Amino acid sequence: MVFPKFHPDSCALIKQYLTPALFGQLAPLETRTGFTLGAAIQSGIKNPDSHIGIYAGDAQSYNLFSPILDPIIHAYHAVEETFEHKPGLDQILLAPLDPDKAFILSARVRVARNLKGFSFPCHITHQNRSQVESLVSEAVQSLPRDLKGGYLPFKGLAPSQIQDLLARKLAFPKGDRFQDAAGINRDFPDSRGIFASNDKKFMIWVNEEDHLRIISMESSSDICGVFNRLRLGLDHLSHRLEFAFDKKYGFLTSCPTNIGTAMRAGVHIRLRKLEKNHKLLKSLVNRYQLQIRGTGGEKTSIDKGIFDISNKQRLGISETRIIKNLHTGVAAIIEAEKNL
Ligand code: CIR
Repeated sequence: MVFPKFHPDSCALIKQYLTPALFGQLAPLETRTGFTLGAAIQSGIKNPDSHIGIYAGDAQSYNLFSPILDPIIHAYHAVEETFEHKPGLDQILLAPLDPDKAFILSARVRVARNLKGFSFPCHITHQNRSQVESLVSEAVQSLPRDLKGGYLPFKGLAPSQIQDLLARKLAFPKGDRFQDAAGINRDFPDSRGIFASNDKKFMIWVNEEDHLRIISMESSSDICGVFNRLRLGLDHLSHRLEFAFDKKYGFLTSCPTNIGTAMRAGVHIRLRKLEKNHKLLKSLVNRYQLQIRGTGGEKTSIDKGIFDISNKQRLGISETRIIKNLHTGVAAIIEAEKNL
C-alpha cells in the first residue's frame, strides 16, 4: 500500500498526524464491515482545504483506527489526551436571553446519532440505508403529543419540489464536496427524508451525514425551551432506537468533529455594531468557547450582519453545560453590542 499523496498546501489534521509508520500499521486493517483507512481519508486527499480530512465508516472505526483518530480528536477538540465523554442531559431553566427580541432571531439545538449495528453513511449499503429509514420512520410514530408530525421521504420528489422544501427548510441538500468524496452522497435522495413535528419546531434529518440529525428550533431566543424539547424527543426515541455509543468517545458520528455529545447549540443573532468590530467579537467568542459560522451552515459566509454563534466544545463537556456556557457567552455578546 502506497502512502497517500496529500496536496502540498493541505493543512488537514490527517496530513499532519499520518506518518508512514502509522500508515503501514493501519492501512492493512479492516473493520468487520470492511471499512479501511484508505476509504476514511479519501475526503482529505481530494479536498486540500479539509480541516481534519477523515471520516468514520462504522462504530468500530473509532477503536481500530484509534492510533490516528485519537491524536486528531485530541487536537481538534482541545481535550486532554485521556479524554472521555461526559454525559449530563438535565432539564434547564435560565433567564430569558433577549426578552426585547432586539438581537436574536432564532435558537437551534441539534444532536447527531447513528444506529448501533449499522455502518455509518459513508460506508452503508443501499439496503441498510433503507432499513435505517424504516426504523426511524416507525420510531417517530411514538413521539409524544407536542412532537407529533409526519415523515416525508425525498425519494420520488421532483427536483422543483425538493427546491421548494429546501427554501422552507423542510429538506436538506445533497452533501458538500467533503461529504461527496467520503461517499456520503451515494444514491441521494434515496432513503433520505425529514420528519417534522406539526409546529415544525422538532425535526429529524434521516440519512444525511449521520443516520439521524435530531433538531429542535424556533424563532425566538428561548434556548432553554429549545433544549428541553430536544431532551423530550431524544428520550422517546431512545426507547425505540439504540444509538452507537462508546464510554470514551460518547455518541459515535461520521465526522470525528462531532463525537461526544454530538451536539451543536446556537443562535442566529444580528450584531450590527460588533460586525464592524470583528476583533472584539472574535475575542468574546473565544473567551466563551463559542464559534461563528454563516447562517447557511458549515463553511458559509456571514450575511447582513447575522451570525450563527454556537458551542465549539462537544467532547468532555455535558449537554447541560454546553447550553449554560452558550447562554453566558451570548449574554456577554449582547451586552458588548449594547455598549458599543
Ligand atoms: C473537513 O475535514 O474539513 C470536513 N470533513 C468537514 C469537517 C467539519 N465537520 C463537519 O462538518 N461535520
